[in-house]
Amino acid sequence: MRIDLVSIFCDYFAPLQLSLVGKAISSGLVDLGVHDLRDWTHDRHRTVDDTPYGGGAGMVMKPEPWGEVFDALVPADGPTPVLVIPTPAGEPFRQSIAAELAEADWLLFACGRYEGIDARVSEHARTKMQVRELSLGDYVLNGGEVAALAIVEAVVRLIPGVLGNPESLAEESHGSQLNGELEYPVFTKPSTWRGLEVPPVLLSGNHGEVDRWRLEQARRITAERRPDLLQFGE
Ligand code: 6GU
Repeated sequence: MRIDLVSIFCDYFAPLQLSLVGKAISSGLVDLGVHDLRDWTHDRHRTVDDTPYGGGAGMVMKPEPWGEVFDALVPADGPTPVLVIPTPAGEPFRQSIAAELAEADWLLFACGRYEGIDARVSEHARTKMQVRELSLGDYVLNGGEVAALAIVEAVVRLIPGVLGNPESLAEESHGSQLNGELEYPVFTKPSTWRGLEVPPVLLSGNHGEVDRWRLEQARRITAERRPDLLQFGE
């Protein structure tokens, strides 16, 4: 998969060289490009923002540098990426969207700052490529960079060959095995730690009992923390 990230704060993406995503890059499974939006400005101050039409607080990202960087990265006659625009006004990002994005050959992230990007950028891009405006959740970040990091990590770990043990995908929270419920609690050695015992059923060797206990725990934790995820009926 090719992943391009456009931002005015490219240093945000340094951590992508670490851990699993870093290995996916160094092994060639992911081809990562990071691009400074200001390279597509033409004035002395490399201006990327301006005041909003209609008034109001804050600044809006100008459309021209975005148009130019997309033209440079996406030639008219070739394949097109899925353009991901992180924005608090986007569709809520979730595991099923990560799975859809993991099927793409090419993702292009447009990371805005300030009060957002001139709305014509998204409108124009839709005439050339698939566009996904995505939000991480109901809170406000200062820009799209942290959201892009989160989305890239969620997507790249779903690419075949990136995870050491693909079975861990199925059982984790929001994976398919537990009906979309949160993950059960996990334990490792020692069996007693600071006076706290591992639940005895996990030491019993009875796999049927273990599976039942885990399902019950997953349901209890989901009911407590995320009742919206509980599926009623079977
Ligand atoms: Cl994708 N962007 C920004 N700026 N803030 C957010 C967000 C995205 N998701 C949640 N808050």
